[in-house]
Amino acid sequence: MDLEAKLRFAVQNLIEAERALRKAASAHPALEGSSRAFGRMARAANRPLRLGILGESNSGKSSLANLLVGVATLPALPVANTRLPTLLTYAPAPFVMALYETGERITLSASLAAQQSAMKRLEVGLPASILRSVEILDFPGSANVLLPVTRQDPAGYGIDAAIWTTVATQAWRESERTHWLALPEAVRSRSVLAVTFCDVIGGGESDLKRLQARLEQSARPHFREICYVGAGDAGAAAAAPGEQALFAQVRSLAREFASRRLEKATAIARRLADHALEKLGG
Ligand SMILES: Nc1nc2c(ncn2[C@@H]2O[C@H](COP(=O)(O)OP(=O)(O)O)[C@@H](O)[C@H]2O)c(=O)[nH]1
Ligand SMILES: [Mg+2]
Repeated sequence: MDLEAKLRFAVQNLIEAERALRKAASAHPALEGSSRAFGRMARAANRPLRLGILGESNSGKSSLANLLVGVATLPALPVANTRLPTLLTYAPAPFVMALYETGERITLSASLAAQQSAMKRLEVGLPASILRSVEILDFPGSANVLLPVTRQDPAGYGIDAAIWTTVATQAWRESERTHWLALPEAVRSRSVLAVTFCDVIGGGESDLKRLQARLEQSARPHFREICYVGAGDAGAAAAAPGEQALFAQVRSLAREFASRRLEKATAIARRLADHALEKLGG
């Protein structure tokens, strides 16, 4: 069985345990708490990796999100240039939703409502298979908007891993390093630096080599990998190897995440089962 299948099996077992305990709780009310705990566990184990795409304004974040999802979604949306983070999530049929600060969710039509200020983020559901294992959170462009996220509320968007986009022609500036280091270590340790706009590097091979040598020194220590991409229309073919490397990194992040969840779910399920049995015994 592959990892995904094992995880689905574990989630199914947790859901069945929740049901069985809920049924048993009518005779043994002490089991209600255990039943709820299994339900919470199933939902946590079932969660996809949440990958944040961060970086300065116009550094190619939304383009990269589109590349990963495989459909030209974000620029085409009425909400493309909002200052709101946008969560790309799996759905069998496409939808766009607004999540408000109050926790309220509203489905949006093509004509976007005017109350953007109270919105916390947008959620876009798409039938793209990568989104089953990875949710993508595309952050708004400006560094000013990024600041509150990193400084006040790093966990506010629940990112598990990140891609930082940096523009090839001026890659990894001091301001980027400062923003990056303000993020939690748990996120930074699961992160990739995507060098975008590689298709517009002027001097060809030698300039790219010089850039790679410089980034190897200055940025490499902060990331698990550096991938060179050109998400622009012109560079699609030229940058293909870098894109493959980026996809491989995202897949490996998702696999590691799934494997951690499986371990956690198994360990906690055992403890919950013991606990439930104790309740019955005592
Ligand atoms: N040539 C080229 N253009 C790009 C690349 N990535 C993004 N762009 C363009 O740069 C502009 C800003 O990109 P966008 O993805 O919206 O940046 P964001 O503000 O970080 O989300 C858009 O017009 C994109 O088409 C790239 O790798 N190469
Ligand atoms: Mg954007």
